[in-house]
Amino acid sequence: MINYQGKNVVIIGLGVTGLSCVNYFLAKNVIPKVIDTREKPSGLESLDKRISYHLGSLNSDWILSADLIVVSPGISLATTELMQAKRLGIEIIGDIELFCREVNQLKNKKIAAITGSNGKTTVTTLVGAIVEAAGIKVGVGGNIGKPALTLLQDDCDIFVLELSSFQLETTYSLQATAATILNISEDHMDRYPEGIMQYVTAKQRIYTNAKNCIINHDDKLTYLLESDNNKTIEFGLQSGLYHLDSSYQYLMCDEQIVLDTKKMKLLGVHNYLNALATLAITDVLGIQRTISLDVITNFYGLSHRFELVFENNGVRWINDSKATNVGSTEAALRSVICQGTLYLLLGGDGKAADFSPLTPYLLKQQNIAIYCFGRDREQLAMLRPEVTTIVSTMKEAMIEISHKTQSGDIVLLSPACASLDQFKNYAERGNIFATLAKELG
Ligand code: UMA
Ligand code: ADP
Repeated sequence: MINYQGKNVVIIGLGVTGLSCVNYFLAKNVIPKVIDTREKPSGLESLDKRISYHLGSLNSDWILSADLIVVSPGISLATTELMQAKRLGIEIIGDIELFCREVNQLKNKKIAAITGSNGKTTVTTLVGAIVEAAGIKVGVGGNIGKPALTLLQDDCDIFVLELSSFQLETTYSLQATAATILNISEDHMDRYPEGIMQYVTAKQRIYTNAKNCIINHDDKLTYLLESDNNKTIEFGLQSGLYHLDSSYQYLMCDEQIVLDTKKMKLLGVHNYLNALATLAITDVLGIQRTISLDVITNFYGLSHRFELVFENNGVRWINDSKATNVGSTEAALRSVICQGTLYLLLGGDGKAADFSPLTPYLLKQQNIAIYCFGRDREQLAMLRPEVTTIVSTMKEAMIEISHKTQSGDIVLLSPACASLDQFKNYAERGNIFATLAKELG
């Protein structure tokens, strides 16, 4: 066990991450201080009475007198106070770093670490389900929603971690058995003012000290900055150890067919790539192939990811609320096959993204009607203004669309934006879409 006795620990952020860090230190008899810039952070009610906290701003005095600062992923390292602390040589880490230090002390534990702009949760869930099906004690956590430190409570043999670029920025001791960057496309540009390479550099930290690095052959930004063929495994559309056949029907490994995608419940080439990455990871973890393939075949996919939530009178309503960036909406537009009119709902907080990569997909759809809502609606409407209606809310768009739909049409919520300007999170946005679809459709 790592010892933090006598250290003046300051935790920044009182969401689920901050709370997990508080509990971690309390279990070690270290009483940290907590700061959150929000007036009413979600974790306040569950906070132990012994903890001093400061709300509404960053408390410079506490920050600059700390021995160790543990930052939650929602706080940028570029804030003035943290930059100042860094200059003073104060150690700044995140919850994943605390977790890795503990795991590194234990024997025979393995970590599969998964990042990328899209597909993280799908691949993390699949890998977790496969390890469990193999009868191995597994802990699945990280950006997927369950703070990594809470996984230490159970005696797991394999940890499967979904890691965001924010979490990776404050992680130094990760030693993954399998680490992957699934793909890179613009996301969180509001947190990376220097541009995409700043975001890529954060993601690349996942490969540091990894035994096996699983890269996407078709996406150079996922390659190791300093290539090391001994630890690199590739997946890709047509190249790499794990790839698809030329008709995109079969998953192949080492030129052998391993699975017919027609048997899979997951749809879309992006999901076949997710399946290949999953297989690469579970092979490295030493799981029997038959178990991996069985779980992949029978996996129905997760809610809010290109999910058919209602069908009536030949009209399909698809909830892809988790498409919170341009790359994921591109994947939806590549996968959608529509005989009638495609009603596409775009909108929300674009996080300073460039939406223009969507234009070719929007031009390709013969019959398309776009509805833009939320904070960045005007900017989104410029993609194809001649077929776009601007509204304030998703609900307003859905009511208008419901008067127009005919058999063969699809209503697709794949907003290419975060939801936080008008909803609690992407799940709330997706649930409201599903409820309204059933009411209006
Ligand atoms: N915040 C403040 N002031 C603070 C601290 C936070 O305003 O002092 C704001 C943040 O800007 C953010 C919100 O509060 O809008 C939550 O931030 P947090 O760091 O407290 O978040 P947690 O509740 O601890 O949840 C975090 C991840 N959140 C973020 O990275 C923003 C969760 O990922 C993750 O599931 C959880 O830890 C467990 O590991 C969410 C997410 O949106 C799902 N991730 C981004 C994504 O997937 O695109 C990266
Ligand atoms: P993440 O955890 O990275 O956000 P999810 O698995 O939750 O990934 O999927 C988020 C969105 O990205 C959904 O809209 C989904 O359809 C889409 N998606 C999933 N896998 C991929 C991929 N490999 N490439 C592009 N988009 C993807």
